[in-house]
Amino acid sequence: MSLAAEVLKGDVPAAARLISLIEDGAPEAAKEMESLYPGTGKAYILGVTGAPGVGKSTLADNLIALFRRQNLTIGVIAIDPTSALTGGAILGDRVRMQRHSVDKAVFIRSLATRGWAGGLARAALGAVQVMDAMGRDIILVETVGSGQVEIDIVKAADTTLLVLAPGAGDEIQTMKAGILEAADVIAVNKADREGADRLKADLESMFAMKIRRPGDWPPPVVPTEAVNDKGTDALSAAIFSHREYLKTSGELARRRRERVKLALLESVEGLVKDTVHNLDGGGYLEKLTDALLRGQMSLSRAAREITRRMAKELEK
Ligand SMILES: Nc1nc2c(ncn2[C@@H]2O[C@H](COP(=O)(O)OP(=O)(O)OP(=O)(O)O)[C@@H](O)[C@H]2O)c(=O)[nH]1
Ligand SMILES: [Mg+2]
Repeated sequence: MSLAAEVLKGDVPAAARLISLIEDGAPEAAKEMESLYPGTGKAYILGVTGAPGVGKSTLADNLIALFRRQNLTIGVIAIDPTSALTGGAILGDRVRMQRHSVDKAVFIRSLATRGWAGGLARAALGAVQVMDAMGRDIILVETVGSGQVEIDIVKAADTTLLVLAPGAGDEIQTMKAGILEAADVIAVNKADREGADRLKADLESMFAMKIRRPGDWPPPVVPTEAVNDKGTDALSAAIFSHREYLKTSGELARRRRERVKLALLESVEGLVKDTVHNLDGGGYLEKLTDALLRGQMSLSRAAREITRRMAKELEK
């Protein structure tokens, strides 16, 4: 049986193997993904983002426990764009969700940077598709909120949960505008700490000031104390009410369309880069780089040349 067929039956080892193939950029992954594709589009994708150490994993762990009590099956993708440097972070994520590791209905997978950064977003989107095709009801994607990878992941989620904490260096004024805009639900975690009330009030007045169109979704701000599992019910209620809003407003269809488009563009980018890297076993890229260094060719001419050669290669 093909890997894809096993994944569609919900097989965990097959899914893990396919995700590894995607991570490695293995050519056979593309074929498997094609067979998987019709089985995707059913899962509810929840992005969890925020600055390092605000409590994303602890909150996710609480939410998973709550979802499990509702008999929902879960996929978790923990993305760490920096772990190539700080190998410990991944282990930390694992440990914090350890209590679910014996539960077969919770499939946890960490992804780290390997090679160029674009590869990570591609692997993450691929992993989401694999877990979706496995039949997982909810897929949680945890990312550290800084940089392009996160923005791409946020675009891929149905609901984006932004986690903030008082004094974590992520006060509203210093926050990346894109991330705050993309938030559908905000958790003000570490509510046991000083400054949480203030942060919540600041966020609410900021959202109140924004001129919104009728029918817009003002992101609810929910205080949580993840270490003590406080506020989890309210947070989950806010998440599910956003899910309802998505369905009734037509926004869900719009987001899914965007996601398909993003996946297509990711795939084009990957195909182009892989093909270019493989022309003459990498020799063609080196040859043009040399020509550029010697000033024998302009960048745009080299780009056109490489694209023409690539088109010929793809015709084959
Ligand atoms: N005081 C307090 N500490 C918390 C709370 N929630 C989480 N923490 C602590 O904050 C630290 C970081 O929590 P994590 O859940 O690992 O945070 P994270 O955002 O997943 O961290 P990274 O994945 O490394 O970015 C841990 O030591 C937690 O115990 C909270 O509500 N109150
Ligand atoms: Mg974490």
